[in-house]
Amino acid sequence: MRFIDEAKIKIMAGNGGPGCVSFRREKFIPRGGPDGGDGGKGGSVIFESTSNLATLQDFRFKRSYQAENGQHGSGKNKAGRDGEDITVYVPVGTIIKNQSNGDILFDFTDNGQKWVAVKGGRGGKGNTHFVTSVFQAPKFAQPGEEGQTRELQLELKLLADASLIGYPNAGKSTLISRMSAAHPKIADYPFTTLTPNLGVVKVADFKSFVVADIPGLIEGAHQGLGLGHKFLKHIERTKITVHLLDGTHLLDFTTMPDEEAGASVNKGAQELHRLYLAIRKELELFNPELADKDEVIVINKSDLFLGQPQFLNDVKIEFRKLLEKGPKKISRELLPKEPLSISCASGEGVHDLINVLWERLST
Ligand SMILES: Nc1nc2c(ncn2[C@@H]2O[C@H](COP(=O)(O)OP(=O)(O)OP(=O)(O)O)[C@@H](O)[C@H]2O)c(=O)[nH]1
Ligand SMILES: [Mg+2]
Repeated sequence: MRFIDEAKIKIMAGNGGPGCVSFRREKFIPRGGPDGGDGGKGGSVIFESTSNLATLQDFRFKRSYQAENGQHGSGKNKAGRDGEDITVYVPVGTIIKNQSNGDILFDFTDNGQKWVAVKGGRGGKGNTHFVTSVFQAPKFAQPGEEGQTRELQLELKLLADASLIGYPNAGKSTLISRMSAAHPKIADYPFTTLTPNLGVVKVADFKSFVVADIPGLIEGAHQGLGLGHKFLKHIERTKITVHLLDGTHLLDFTTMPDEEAGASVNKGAQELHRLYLAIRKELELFNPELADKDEVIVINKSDLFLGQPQFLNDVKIEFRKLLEKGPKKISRELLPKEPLSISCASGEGVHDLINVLWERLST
C-alpha cells in the first residue's frame, strides 16, 4: 500500500432550505393569515481526528464531500428539517490548508479534535415573518442561505518523537523492528522502505516514545535522486534524529595489512565522516532547521567486527575527533559514548541507544 500523505478535496456544506409561502386555508375562515414555516438549516462539514487512521488513503477515492441541504419549510408553520452534518475523519497529524493560498486552517495534533470546516446555510424564513401592520399577506418568503464551499489541501505529517535516517541498507527498518513491535520489510537491496513506518518503543511501564523509520537518503536526494527528499517533511516535527551509519562501509578498510592499522582506522573514520556529512547536507538543503535538531550518531552492524573489536573502537574515536573538528553547526556537546555502535542483528547496544534517546527526549 502506498503511503498517501497529501490529498486535495472539495467540501460543500448544505444549503439552507427555503422558507415557505403559505396561508391558512380552513373551512369557515375565509382569509386565514400567512403560515409558511422556515426552511431547515443546511448540514455542516466537520473534520475530526482519529488515531484509528494512519494515512490519507481514503481521500484518493473520495474527493468531494457534500453535507445535506435543509428541507423546505411548509404550511401550518412547519419548519423544514435541518440537513445532517457530515464528519470527515482524518489521522492525527493532518494539517488542513486552503488550496488556493496554502494558509494553514487547522492542525490536528491530538486524537478527537473537531473543526467545523464549512457551515451549513441558514434556513430561509417563512412568510409569517414578513407580516407588518400594513402588509398582512406577504406572498414571499426568504430563500435559504447557500452553504459554504471550500477547496482544501490535506497534508499528513507523522507525529513521532525520534526518526531514523541514513543511507539505504543502513539497517533502519531492522532497528525499528528491534526497538518496537513494528514489522517493516527488511531486505539487502536499497530503497526497501518506500514510506515511513512508525513504532512505539517501550522503555519501561508508562514510559514510551514513538520512532519513525524514514526511507533511505542518498547524496543528490534534493535533486530527486533515489526516492528524493520529500519525505523529510516527516522529520520536521520529531525532536531527535538517529543518524544511522552502515558499518559495512568500513569493511574495505579492515583488510589492510597490520602495519597500516593506524592508516586504515583513519581512512575508515574519514569515509564514515564523509558519508555522514553528505546526509547532513541533504537535511540542510531540505530545511536548515533539520540540521540543527538534536541527533544521535550510531554505527550499525557492529557484529561485522566481532573479530576486530579494537578496529571499530579506534574508528569511533577518530570519527569523534572529526566530528569535533567539523563545521561549527555539528561541533556540539557529544555524549561521552558517541558515536554509539550497535548491532541490530545481535541486539548489542540497542538497549543503550533506547536509553540515550529516552534520556534526551525527556529533558
Ligand atoms: N550484519 C548485519 N546486517 C544487518 C544489521 N542490521 C541490518 N542488517 C541487514 O542490512 C540489510 C538492510 O537492512 P534494512 O533494515 O532493510 O535497511 P534500511 O536502512 O531500512 O534500508 P532501506 O529501507 O532500503 O533504506 C538487510 O539485509 C539486513 O538484514 C546488523 O546489525 N548486522
Ligand atoms: Mg528500510
